[in-house]
Amino acid sequence: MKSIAKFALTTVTFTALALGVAAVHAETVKIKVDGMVCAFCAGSIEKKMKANKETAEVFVSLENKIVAVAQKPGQKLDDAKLKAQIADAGYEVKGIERVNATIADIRAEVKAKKS
Ligand SMILES: [Cu+2]
Repeated sequence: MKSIAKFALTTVTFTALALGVAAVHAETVKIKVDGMVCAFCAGSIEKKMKANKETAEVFVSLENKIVAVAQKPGQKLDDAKLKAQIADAGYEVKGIERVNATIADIRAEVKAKKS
């Protein structure tokens, strides 16, 4: 009985660790975009990014020229595809990187910069 309880506890601990690691490794695609001048620009890019099936969440900062796209668990957005979509919409991609942050993190970061 004692070993079963120990095994159960170990399993619970490992599951919690695995979930914790998954939460820490939230990979978001952070794109620097030139040419967005108004809320309509931001809105149209947001809509385009959301249309991708791999997209979980989108955040656009007009002031900081940032488009952040969070991916669904286990899914990966293609950089070339994102670049093409933004270029097709009439904007210029200045840079694209993967950051270990959530959309909430990036939103907070942008908010902190403003104040
Ligand atoms: Cu605009």
